[in-house]
Amino acid sequence: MVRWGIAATWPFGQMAVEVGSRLLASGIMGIDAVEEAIRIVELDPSIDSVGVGGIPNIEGEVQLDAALMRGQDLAVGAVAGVKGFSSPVGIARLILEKTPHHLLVGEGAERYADAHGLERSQLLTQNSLEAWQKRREQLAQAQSHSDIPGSHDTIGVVALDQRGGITAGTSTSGLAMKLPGRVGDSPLVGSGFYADDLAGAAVATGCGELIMRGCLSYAIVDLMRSGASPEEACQDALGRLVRRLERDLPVRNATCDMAKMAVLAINREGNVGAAANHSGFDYAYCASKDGNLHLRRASIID
Ligand code: SD4
Repeated sequence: MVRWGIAATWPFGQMAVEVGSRLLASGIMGIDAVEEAIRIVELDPSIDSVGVGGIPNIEGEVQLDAALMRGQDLAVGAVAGVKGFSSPVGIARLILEKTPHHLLVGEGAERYADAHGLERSQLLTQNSLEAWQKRREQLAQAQSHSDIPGSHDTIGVVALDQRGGITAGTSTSGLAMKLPGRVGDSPLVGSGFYADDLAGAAVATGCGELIMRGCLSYAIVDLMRSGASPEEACQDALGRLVRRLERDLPVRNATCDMAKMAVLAINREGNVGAAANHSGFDYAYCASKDGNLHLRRASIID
């Protein structure tokens, strides 16, 4: 019987899972473990799509989106388009705990963070500035955004704690060269994340404009509620969206970053599953069953 489990998107999710699994093993609540797991990724400047060192928007500014959802009462805290704070998930947590709201955007979220004594910090690093300059040159020559390589990634974490609490969380700088104010799926409940103690949790990564068209995370949790395993739920929900979209868009076996999507889920037993519409989605996973960190490759949807 699995007592706790945690999974995170992408190989950089390994550092999140390392931190989160240690906290979960000690008996801490899932929402604390997920927040800390995400924060470690946000604060690492070498991870170029989350928090400090994140990918700037078209004007060269880093604007961040993040969220947390507590499956016990379906409470949400989220921020979108936030500048100048190294850990947007920390602001999301404050919103969840201390306000009657679920999502604050831009300046309002920043003022709220100021009021709670969170320190402002520089998000642009030498590397992210240079990457932006390079992309600006590429964009000048490109036909469209889809020609710009390496343009996004989200840290998404799902967890089951020892009390049966289920949590989902996300954090990202969103799409490279996005318009100022553009918001992706990651801070949108039901699209980028969803968690319900009675069913499970899911998170998404990839092109937010596509993910939100299918409210993917909610769809996955709802399938688990009806008895699907995390793997089946991920395959089924993403498969349905791909079949719906492929009439107009090249979303099957996607090669272009703007068409890629991947999902990750955990159920009430701590079992984990994933799916992607491309061949390169890896996720990290650890559970009390063996306490070891695993890096797995998601299967591509049929
Ligand atoms: C977004 N879903 O802002 C995020 C980006 C991402 O892998 O996850 N990319 O659309």
